[in-house]
Amino acid sequence: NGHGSFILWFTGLSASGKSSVANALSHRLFQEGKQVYVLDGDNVRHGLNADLGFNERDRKENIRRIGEVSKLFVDSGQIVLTAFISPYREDRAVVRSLVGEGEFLEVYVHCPLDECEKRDPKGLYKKARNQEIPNFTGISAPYEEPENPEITLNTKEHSIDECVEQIWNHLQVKQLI
Ligand code: GGZ
Repeated sequence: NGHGSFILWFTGLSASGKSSVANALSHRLFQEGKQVYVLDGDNVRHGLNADLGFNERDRKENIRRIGEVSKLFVDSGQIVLTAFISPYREDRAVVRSLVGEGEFLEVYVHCPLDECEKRDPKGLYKKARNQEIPNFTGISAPYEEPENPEITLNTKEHSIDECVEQIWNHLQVKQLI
């Protein structure tokens, strides 16, 4: 498209750092005068997708709707950053197919499960281990790693700022910013 809009689709485990990196990057893009919006659990799962839970079917519908909304944002000329676990390869591929070639960049926010579990900012992993939360990604529900992501971050080894820098460099090389 002619207006420099695209989707940066962050995918990874709970507590891997998706929202942190996406929000930090959005601030930097905004400072550079870009039209940018972050979609994450806070603004989607409480509203548009408040009817959905975490079984396989609901997660697929969650990602399908977020993909369609992201496409609308791209049509409106925005850079959209999405931060959802999006555990199924197939669902991410469907979103990719919604927009033009080169307008979907999959960002794998890699962090080993044991590190995510150590972080456990909301105590959800502990609850999942105690079987207080069913279908918890990485514990009792699957996470399918991306096979060909445009960008792979490692948030165990690198800081949020370093990850932002890595994405920034990629966007510049691809002449997206
Ligand atoms: C995974 C869950 C679950 C289950 C509640 N499994 O770390 P968080 O808290 O803030 O992020 C997780 C968020 C995952 O929602 P998504 O919309 O990103 O998931 S998906 O893309 O798979 O539809 C976690 C919280 O919701 N959470 N229950 N069972 N994460």
